Amino acid sequence: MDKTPTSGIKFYITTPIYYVNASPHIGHAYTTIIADAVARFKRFKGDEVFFLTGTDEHGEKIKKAALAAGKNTQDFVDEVSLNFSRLWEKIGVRYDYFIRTTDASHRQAVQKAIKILADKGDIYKSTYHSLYCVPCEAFWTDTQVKDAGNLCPDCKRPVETIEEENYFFKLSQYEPWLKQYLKDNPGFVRPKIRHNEVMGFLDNNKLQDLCISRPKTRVGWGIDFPLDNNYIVYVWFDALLNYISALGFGGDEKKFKKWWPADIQFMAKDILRHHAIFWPIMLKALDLPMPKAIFAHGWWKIGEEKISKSKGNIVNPLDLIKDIGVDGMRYFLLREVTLGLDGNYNWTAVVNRVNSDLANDLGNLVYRTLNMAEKYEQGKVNPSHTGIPGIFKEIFESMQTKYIALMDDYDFSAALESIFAFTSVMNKYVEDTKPWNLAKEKKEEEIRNFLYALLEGIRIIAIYLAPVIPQTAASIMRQLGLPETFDFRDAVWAKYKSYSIKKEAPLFPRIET
Ligand code: ME8
Repeated sequence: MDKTPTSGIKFYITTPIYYVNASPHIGHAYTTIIADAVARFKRFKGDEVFFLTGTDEHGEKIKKAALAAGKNTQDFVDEVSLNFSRLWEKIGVRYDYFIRTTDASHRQAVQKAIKILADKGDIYKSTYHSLYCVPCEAFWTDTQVKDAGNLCPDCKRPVETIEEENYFFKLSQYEPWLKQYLKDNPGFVRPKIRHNEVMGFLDNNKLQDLCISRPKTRVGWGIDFPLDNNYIVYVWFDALLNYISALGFGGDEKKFKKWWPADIQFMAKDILRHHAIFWPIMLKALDLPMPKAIFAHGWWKIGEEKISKSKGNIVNPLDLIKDIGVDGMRYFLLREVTLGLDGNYNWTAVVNRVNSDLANDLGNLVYRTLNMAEKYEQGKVNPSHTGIPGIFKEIFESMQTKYIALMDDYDFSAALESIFAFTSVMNKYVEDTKPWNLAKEKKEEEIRNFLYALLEGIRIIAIYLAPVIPQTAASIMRQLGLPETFDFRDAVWAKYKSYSIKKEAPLFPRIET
């Protein structure tokens, strides 16, 4: 647990809002855990954080899912939305606000945004002709569909031809501005490969205006279009605005000004274009500042297939945590793959990662140290020397500098690696020191100093691990007999001069396959 903000820095962080046509899977958990780890990390630095997540509840796809479940649409979305918020609670996601696009305040914000754009002359009515994929809620050009063998380029299912009167947002008008903006701000779309992808797309395609309404007769589930009673708002236009409606845009201007622009917005690469093209243009048209960065991470796949509900290859986080625990799952997801790359999900990788890092390296270090403290010192460690052992110095200092910089850069995997490099040195220290021999020789002072160095090291790595595996960090603090409230200012050597420990069961039992 972190303390009250002290840095004077505000940090606003978002996840996508997830569709409620089905319950959450490991892919949704991944992005949300990423954002949670960043939020916790920033809080430990003393920043004031606003962490937003939520659910995307409108559109034809949702209506169809409710129908298929034999439920009233509102009841259905209430139920599925709850599956998301309950899962987040279960896996330690500490968000500040959970937005639902069926909230009245969100509806008002969306309607206000459309009125502002209409007053500016950025919205017009025209005939709309397109190829549309219902499951993906995506429109495609003739060429895109043709290139994909007359199927949806994303999910490879048949598309529908649509021709109707609709309202359009003048997206194309902002194309030169967007190109220049992306050129001037190469760190806006992260990682670099996604920046290049968006630039490539803009170089090879002319932006079309965005159709932002749907006739009520065809899609009856959405926000009323404020300019015409016969229409509702296109679900993506409605959804993207959640990032500002959640802050009070159009209602609570003070709160909105306090938090906008976002510092980082996370999503996977499937919705890169919506966030790197539509979203900045919508903000520009509304005269609002751009988010500082958007980060499109990779996909978890099984074999060559992206994990997704439409492919039917999902991994349910509730099942996974039964096998490896909440922190086992959080650790695996953030350690296994460098943020931005795709990850291959398989049971062998899960077991290896949890057993080798968490059970063997960390769990064993903590358990054997506390065991020795009980055995040799009856749990009370009062050293004569509190300095850092020479063998720790270099690796400890390198961990401290690397960890903060890597976490600030969202490189969780390398940040965790830097912690485990220190853990290995501590395990080696135990083997090299051979405390059992010291005990035989009755070198009590040496044993006390040796144990103290390990306990200090363990305490500091627990602080650094806390953004990713918070329950484990809290358990370590309890076992060290220390408060569960801390922040990064506590990660200094010899903050505590003695220990009075309370050993519990091992942190991570080995998973037997
Ligand atoms: O796209 N690997 O919602 P959605 C990694 N409602 N991340 C994955 C993943 C996978 N296999 N599968 C899903 C929507 N995700 C819209 C968003 S935002 C204004 C509207 C994660 O339920 C990842 O974050 O399809 C991806 O971008 C998101 O879930 C898509 O969730």
